[in-house]
Amino acid sequence: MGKAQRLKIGTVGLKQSPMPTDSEFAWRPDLSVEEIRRMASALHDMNADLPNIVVTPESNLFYVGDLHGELKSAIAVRELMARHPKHSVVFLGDYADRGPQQVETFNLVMSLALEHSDRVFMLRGNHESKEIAEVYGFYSEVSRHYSPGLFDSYLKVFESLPLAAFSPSGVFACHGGIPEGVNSSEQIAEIERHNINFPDDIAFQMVWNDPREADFHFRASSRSDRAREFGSLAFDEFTSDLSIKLIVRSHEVYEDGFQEFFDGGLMSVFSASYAGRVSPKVIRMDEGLKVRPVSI
Ligand SMILES: [Mn+2]
Repeated sequence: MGKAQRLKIGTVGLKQSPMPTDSEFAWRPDLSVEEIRRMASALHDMNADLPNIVVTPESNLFYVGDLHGELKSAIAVRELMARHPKHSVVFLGDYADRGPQQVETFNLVMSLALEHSDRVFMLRGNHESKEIAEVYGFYSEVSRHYSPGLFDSYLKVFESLPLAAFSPSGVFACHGGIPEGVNSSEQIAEIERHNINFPDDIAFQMVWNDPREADFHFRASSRSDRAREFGSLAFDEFTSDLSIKLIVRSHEVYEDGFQEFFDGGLMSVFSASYAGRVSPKVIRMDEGLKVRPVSI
């Protein structure tokens, strides 16, 4: 890659981004295959050696739920970041599949993560998996509009993404939720996550499991033989064992864009509109563990 090319990319980004940037990773809706490859490769390298549970700042955070290819929501998050330059952002996964602008959405989140690496955390959702993304739209969109080979670059990003984020104020965030049989953070830290799918059962459950407001530990899930639903007993034990005060997760569609469980001990957030069926939200967390859903 020549220097002139780098400068050119940066200049284009400078004109179109609402946040001043001279980065070679500035987002445009019409990035070339080569530019996307470069971003994906840089993002892989940035994430590959991170622990499975990344540590975020204590407060001043936004948690972003499923985007599912809705560029409008991703742009709204970018605007939120511009308005709140001291806030960090945790993306909870499920960037593409299903929605109308999957490649553009994934690229915008990659660009935010690269340009603001000090305050953007990208986690992995169940759709950041080869076998899922091949079926639910991302592979087709990448192949049709760019090139089938480019999908491999995204797979490298998938496998590099951490599984969870922990804020020292006591907030644990992951895409799905509590995995069965885990009573220490070491069990999560030891998982080998670098795989294009989820062969590890704990990792699989962290991106697939769902909370249910009832008095039980774990039960079968209709989503998959390998997934579980977790109830208040699992919630009480897991949060006590790992010293967690609040769990933030996404993965399920709620009309209001969020839903509380377990007396406010768990918040589910959804950030895509699903063609107007959802009022998309992010969760804002300020000092003193003050959390509230914010419309985007
Ligand atoms: Mn999901």
